[in-house]
Amino acid sequence: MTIQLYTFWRSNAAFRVRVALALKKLPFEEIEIDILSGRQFDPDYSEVNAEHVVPTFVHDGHRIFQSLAIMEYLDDIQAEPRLLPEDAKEKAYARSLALVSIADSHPLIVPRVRKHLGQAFDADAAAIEAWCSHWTEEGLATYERLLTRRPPAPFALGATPTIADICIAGQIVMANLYKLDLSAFPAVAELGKRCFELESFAKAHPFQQPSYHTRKQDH
Ligand SMILES: N[C@@H](CCC(=O)N[C@@H](CS)C(=O)NCC(=O)O)C(=O)O
Repeated sequence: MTIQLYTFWRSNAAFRVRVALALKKLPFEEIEIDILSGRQFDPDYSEVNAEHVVPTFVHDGHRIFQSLAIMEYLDDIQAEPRLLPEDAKEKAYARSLALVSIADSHPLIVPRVRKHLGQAFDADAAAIEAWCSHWTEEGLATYERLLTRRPPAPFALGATPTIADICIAGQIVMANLYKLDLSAFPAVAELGKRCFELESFAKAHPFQQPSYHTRKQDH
C-alpha cells in the first residue's frame, strides 16, 4: 500500500489527517503545497484537488479530499485502532464533536476567508487576527460546554482517541497559532494535554513540521 498526503505545516485539516495516520501507524509520503503562497491554485495541484485546498490523501493512486472523509476512509481500510466508535449513537456523537471544528469553526479562518476579508472589506492584519481569534474562541467555548456535560474518560468518547479528540486538539492548535490563552477552557486544555502527550498528536503539531522552521517571516 502506498500513501501520499498533500499537506502544509500550518493546515489544521492536514493536522487532523497526520494524527489519524500516526494513530493507525500508516507510513506516508508528504507533498507540501504552500497555501500561503497560493500554490493550491497551481494547475498541477488544481488537477489533484478541485477545491484548491489541502489535504488531499492518495491511497494506491486513489485520491480523497476533506479530512473527515479521509479519517473515515482510514477506519474502512484499517479498522484498528478505531477512529470512530462502532456504536451508532457514539459514532454520531464523535462526528458531532468533530464537526464543531471541521464545519463550524475552522472554515471561518482559512486563508481564502482571511484574504477575502482584506480584499473585499479592507480589513487590516489586526482586524483579521481579531476575527480569527474570535471564531477560534467560539469553537473552544462550544467544546468546553460539551466536555463539561460529558467529561472525557479519559478521551472524549472513552478509553482511546477518536476523531473527536483529533478535532478538539486541532482547535487547540488554532489557539496556539493565534497565541490564545486556554485558561478559560480548562476541560479542553486538560483533554489537549492528554492528547499531546501522545507522540501521534505531538509530532503532527504545525510547530513540529520541518517547513515551520524554514518558513518566510510573514507565514
Ligand atoms: N473542510 C476541509 C478544509 C480544507 C481547507 O480549507 N484547507 C485549508 C487549510 S487547513 C486550505 O487548504 N485552504 C486554502 C485556502 O483557503 O486558500 C477539510 O477538512 O479537509
